[in-house]
Amino acid sequence: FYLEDLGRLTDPMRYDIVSDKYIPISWDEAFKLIAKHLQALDDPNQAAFYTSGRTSNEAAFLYQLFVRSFGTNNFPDCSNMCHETTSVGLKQSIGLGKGTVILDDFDQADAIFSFGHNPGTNHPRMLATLREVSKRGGNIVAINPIKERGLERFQDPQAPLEMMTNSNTPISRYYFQPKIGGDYALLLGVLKHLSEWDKKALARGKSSVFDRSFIEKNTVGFEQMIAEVDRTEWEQIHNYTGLSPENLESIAQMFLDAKTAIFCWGMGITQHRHGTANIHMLANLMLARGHIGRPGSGLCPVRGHSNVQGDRTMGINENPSEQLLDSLDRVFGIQSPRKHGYGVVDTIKAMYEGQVKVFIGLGGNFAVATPDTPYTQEALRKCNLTVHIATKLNRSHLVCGADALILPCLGRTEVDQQLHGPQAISVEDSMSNVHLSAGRNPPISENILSEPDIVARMAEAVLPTSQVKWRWYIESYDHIRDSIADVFDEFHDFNQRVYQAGGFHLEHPANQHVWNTPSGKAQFLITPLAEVYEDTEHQYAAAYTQQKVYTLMTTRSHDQYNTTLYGLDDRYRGVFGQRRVLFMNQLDIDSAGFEADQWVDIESVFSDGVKRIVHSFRIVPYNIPVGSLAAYYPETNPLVALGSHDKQAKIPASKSVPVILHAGKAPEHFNLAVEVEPELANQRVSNL
Ligand SMILES: Nc1nc2c(c(=O)[nH]1)N[C@H]1C(S)=C(S)[C@@H](COP(=O)(O)OP(=O)(O)OC[C@H]3O[C@@H](n4cnc5c(=O)[nH]c(N)nc54)[C@H](O)[C@@H]3O)O[C@H]1N2
Ligand SMILES: Nc1nc2c(c(=O)[nH]1)N[C@H]1C(S)=C(S)[C@@H](COP(=O)(O)OP(=O)(O)OC[C@H]3O[C@@H](n4cnc5c(=O)[nH]c(N)nc54)[C@H](O)[C@@H]3O)O[C@H]1N2
Ligand SMILES: [Mo]
Repeated sequence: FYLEDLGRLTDPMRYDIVSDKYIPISWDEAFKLIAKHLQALDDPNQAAFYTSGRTSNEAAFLYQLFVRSFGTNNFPDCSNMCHETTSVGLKQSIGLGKGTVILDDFDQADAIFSFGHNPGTNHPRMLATLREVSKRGGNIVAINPIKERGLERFQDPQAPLEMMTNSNTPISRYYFQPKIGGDYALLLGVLKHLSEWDKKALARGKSSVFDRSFIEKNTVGFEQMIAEVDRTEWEQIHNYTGLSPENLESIAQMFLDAKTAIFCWGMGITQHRHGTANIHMLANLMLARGHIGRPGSGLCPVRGHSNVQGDRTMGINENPSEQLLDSLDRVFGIQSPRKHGYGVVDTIKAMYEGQVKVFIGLGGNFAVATPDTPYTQEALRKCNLTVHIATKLNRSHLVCGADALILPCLGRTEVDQQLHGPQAISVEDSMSNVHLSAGRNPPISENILSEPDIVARMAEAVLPTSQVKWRWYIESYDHIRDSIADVFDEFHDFNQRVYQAGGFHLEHPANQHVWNTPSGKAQFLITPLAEVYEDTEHQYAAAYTQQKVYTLMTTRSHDQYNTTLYGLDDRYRGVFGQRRVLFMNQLDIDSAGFEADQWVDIESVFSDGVKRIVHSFRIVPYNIPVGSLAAYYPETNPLVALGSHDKQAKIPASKSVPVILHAGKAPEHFNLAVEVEPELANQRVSNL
């Protein structure tokens, strides 16, 4: 909060161990230092290259080309903490890890099911879309342990009359509050209702509840999935969802009644140890009703950073396909490394164990956004060199390796002047639309460079014999886009198409019923309920302590953008001037013998036996299921064990942290009543 407030970075800085300060350095010296460290490594896999999702397509493409020319696939990415389960799960289910809907589909959907995201705070523009659906009588079904006010009702600031009369459109006609992590059982329960209804319908000679012809033509695994669903006991399902049988049945009924339906989801689905299993189940339901490739229907993961999806498309991927590597080799005459690299979790482990010695971050706040904060920060401090390319200071810059650099870059709103004139950059949004944008403001300093330029100069310094024309790419980013078009078929005529108003849309093959899976069909994938919930972590926690074990979600307040805070309020949840709060059901508060406003310490319990505890959180009684708790990220990241992640996608399970509570005391070392001038806060909001 404080560091952000210091304003923009204007010169490259080098950490000076003698004075324990950062001091200005020339760009040439900075790149030389990077080259010295990278060239000194025994193996290119001793370096890791992080990306945060604001990086443009052009910068991301050059970055991955540089890193692969250097010789590694170590690409930890913010996606590894965000929608990786979506990318991995949907790839397996429908052949490509992206959503299938476009904005127009929302106009035609009978029902929108919203799972585990909080658009009121995190996707405010989406509320306008949902409001339109609600106004025309479409059903919006919210599934979220917390009653999020933004989802319940919504005042559109764009509609002044509504504001004046203080009326608002109810957003979600139906709101269901499962326990944290209960979605898998809920979705399986919906399938079980459908299966039972289907059997009855067929027995009476009526048509099937499922879209049999779609299933027949396009999918594999349906019968096995239904067999697993039929085998699963209702009691188990109800137990894990935390919903009443009637509520579960009504969700199934609404799903069945919807001729067109969209599933939207966010971090409440992805950040679990069973995140990928959740995604399979979302896809199963859509496939079973033929809801893919049909107008008004489909899958809609709601992403975060402006280009987190595009960075992946551009090849920022620790597990690249052979096809991508072959294309890069063909176009650039390089030999891309074939060995898969490290994502976020493995990078942290490798740094800690001394296997990764150089860390370079293109944006982001790695030391704070990642799990297991003390371990992670120690891991970073063990590096020979840490480099951060950033617009503003953040905490990660203080967690240095032996050598450390901060390289200041242009922000999105600034003019990016290069040899051929001012340059624009492109991003791909959650709905796979690619469009250009360019900054208008003069740069804050003459001594800062654009992200693509920093990457190109770094590449030149590190790889003096490289045949890639790094500097030429920077003269005009059209050059970069032409090369992107050479590597990726779907970006053919990139420059021509992207300069058209609104850019262009990348088609999802699944909408044409083309399935890029091993079987060539969409795949029904199911994990037995017991396997999902007989979670060893929770068993361990229960055995370890005689105390009640709760499940904690770590989530966002209204006044933050990930690790950037622009205020201390969470106005839709009624929290003001503080962030160290713990949302808790009144029944839990009573049975633990606590009181509202009391200070508690939160300890997480994992089978690795490490003691993880955060101190001084104030209890806020809240509408959240018994046994479920919520607190803000990143203050609670020290509680998330690095080893607690989705098995396949390795996403840290930051929404299912087993914790116990201890009575605590008011914090001594920091002042919670930090006042923020409203004007300053607004300014920060508009900057973001
Ligand atoms: N203002 C603002 N906007 C942002 C961001 C920000 O920090 N601030 N971050 C951006 C980024 S990178 C991202 S990824 C998105 C994140 O946007 P969201 O996906 O909304 O992420 P969270 O705020 O973590 O909220 C998760 C929601 O899931 C619910 N939830 C938690 N556990 C469960 C569960 O087990 N089941 C279900 N069904 N629900 C659950 C929580 O109650 C909460 O409403 O927002 C983006 N936009
Ligand atoms: N416990 C817990 N942990 C989580 C989550 C959670 O819900 N719970 N959410 C996870 C999610 S979804 C995500 S996406 C990650 C986010 O992880 P990150 O992407 O690493 O974190 P951010 O806070 O978004 O990064 C903000 C920093 O980026 C820099 N920056 C801003 N704009 C630019 C720019 O234009 N260029 C450059 N080079 N730098 C810029 C600024 O220095 C700023 O301080 O956190 C994850 N961590
Ligand atoms: Mo994210």
